[in-house]
Amino acid sequence: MRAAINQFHIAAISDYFRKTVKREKKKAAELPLDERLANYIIEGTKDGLIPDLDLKRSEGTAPLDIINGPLMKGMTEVGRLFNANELIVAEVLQSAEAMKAAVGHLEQFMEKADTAARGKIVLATVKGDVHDIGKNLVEIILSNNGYTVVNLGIKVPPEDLIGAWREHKPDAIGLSGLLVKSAHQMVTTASDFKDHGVTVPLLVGGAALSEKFTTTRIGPAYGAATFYAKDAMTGLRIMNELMDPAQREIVISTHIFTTAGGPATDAAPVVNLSTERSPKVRTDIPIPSVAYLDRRARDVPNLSEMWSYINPFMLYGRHLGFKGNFEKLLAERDPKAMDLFAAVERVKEEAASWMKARAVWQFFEAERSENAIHLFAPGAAEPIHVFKFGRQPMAGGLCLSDYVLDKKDGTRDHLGLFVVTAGEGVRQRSEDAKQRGEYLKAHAIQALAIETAEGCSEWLHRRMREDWGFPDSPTLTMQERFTSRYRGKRYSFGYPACPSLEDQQGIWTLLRPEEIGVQLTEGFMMDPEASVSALVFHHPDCAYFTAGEAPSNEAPAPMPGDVKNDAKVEA
Ligand code: B12
Repeated sequence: MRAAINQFHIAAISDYFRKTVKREKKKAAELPLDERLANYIIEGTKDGLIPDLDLKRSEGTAPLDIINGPLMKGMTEVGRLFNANELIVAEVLQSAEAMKAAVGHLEQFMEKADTAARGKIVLATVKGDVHDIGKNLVEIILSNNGYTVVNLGIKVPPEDLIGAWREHKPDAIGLSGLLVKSAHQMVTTASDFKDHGVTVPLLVGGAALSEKFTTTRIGPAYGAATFYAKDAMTGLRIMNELMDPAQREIVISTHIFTTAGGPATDAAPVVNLSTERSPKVRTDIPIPSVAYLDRRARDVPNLSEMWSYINPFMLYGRHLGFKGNFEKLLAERDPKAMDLFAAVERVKEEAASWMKARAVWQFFEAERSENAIHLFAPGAAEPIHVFKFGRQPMAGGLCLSDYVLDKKDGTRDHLGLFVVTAGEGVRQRSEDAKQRGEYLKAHAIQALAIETAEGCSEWLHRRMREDWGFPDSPTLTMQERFTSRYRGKRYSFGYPACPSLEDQQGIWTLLRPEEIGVQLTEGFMMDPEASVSALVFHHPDCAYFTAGEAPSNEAPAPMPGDVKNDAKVEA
């Protein structure tokens, strides 16, 4: 298991690194000029770039030929190194920064009609979805590899995409979406495209999407070439193949999918009709009392405390691409880990003045009723809300309602609910940085906000355990906290134990998270993006599991196997 890292450890390392100067990137002065130019891009450094660009121009090379020649050669090498796991996301973004600076400098010497564009793509996050970070990475990678990107933003309905297709005449359309709901929205969007005569290649990507869903659902709905891109670099490879006359035809013809996998309703939904409490859950434990039952909504004052609850694996690994054990390598002063840590610290220093973590939470009196949980105003007989859940499809399978105890001697059990956000102002600040060509910063701002929201969930959940009367052991490490080694668990709608995103509406009715600036979109996603909602249970037997469909759910649940579904722990 990874070495534990706690807030004091992080603070100590931060203090040390704040004083550290950025590692000098390798400057290959001895290389021939063309290789040197490519090297600026590969190394992601601008030191000496402008004088060398001017030197190249003074040799009589046209600016466009410099871009399409040595600079693009550098970007191609960056792609190769990334695919070979030799460069990480953060470094690719620094390379894009160098490319942007080079092109920005050369533009003043170019004719208006000159265009370095290799092709054009219209990019958008689908209707109902606020996912920005993944789409923006795609924009940065494509635009700095010579493509014109028309980024339509988030929550984009099909009609706006069709309008943009008419106006911009792109070579391809790219759709992004975070959740399973967005994958289904892509099917609708693709079908609308077909009805309106759109036939340009369609690229789709997003965390919950899979190749299978793309080829069996989105592709057949579109009827024209459809490509699944697992990441931004794959998107670049696909665009390169599409714009290469030698490959275009074959690539297109092999990505037209006509055989539909069948509509969602064809597959028999996995329903466990049992309403029996699973024998895996004890009922003989006392009901812990809660300290208060009123609704709490507030700004969380101490951002640096929130940041100490960020899982380094998520921020540095998943979002910034660091390979290996970040904490261990940082402690060993690995140069890449040190560079990345210092870059994030710089973003944090700035963000400390504007980023806001906000939370709204409440404990409710709760009773189990078969596969449902009834929530009550204090002492009331009639529930103010009922959440219905699915049961794990197996004998003795689990259902979330199993973790709420029956009423005992007039004492009711409790359930906690919360919504947290760190998203205010993030989209704009990230966009501003992107416009300035500060790509690593633009991405790091969004990644930090997202993980601050997740860190804030971890922090608030810890606090709610305290308020519930069972604080964590003082010896519990952050690493143990990240793997839920405490009493009880939190579950979020959209995750496998409670997949129905529509139930977010119940949280909105009860908690009114609008007060902390979080709106629910028509796709039941939270705007701003960096937001998390959860149900908090105290039961010591809580486990993560994949529930079957709730029999009473009207909305179609995600299809098993069609989308990626990686529950943290299977019970
Ligand atoms: C980090 C994370 C979060 C973060 C940030 C989310 C985000 N915006 O990325 C936070 C903590 C905010 C979060 C919140 C939620 N999450 Co979440 N989250 C994740 C997690 C662990 C990783 C996502 C990620 O890597 N994001 C980073 C970006 C950069 O990656 P990306 O979007 O995939 O984009 C890349 C590629 O997909 C591709 N790409 C994307 N679009 C496009 C488009 C084109 C054209 C191309 C070429 C490529 C491309 O390129 C991008 C860059 O390489 C996934 C699980 C997983 N393993 O994927 C769950 C996951 C996406 N989350 C999930 C859920 C349920 C939620 C919540 C609804 C939970 C809740 N109730 O609070 C909320 C929703 C937030 C909202 N605003 O409504 C579920 C979704 C399942 C479902 N039912 O739909 C997942 C799949 C987890 C799971 N196993 O169930 N989440």
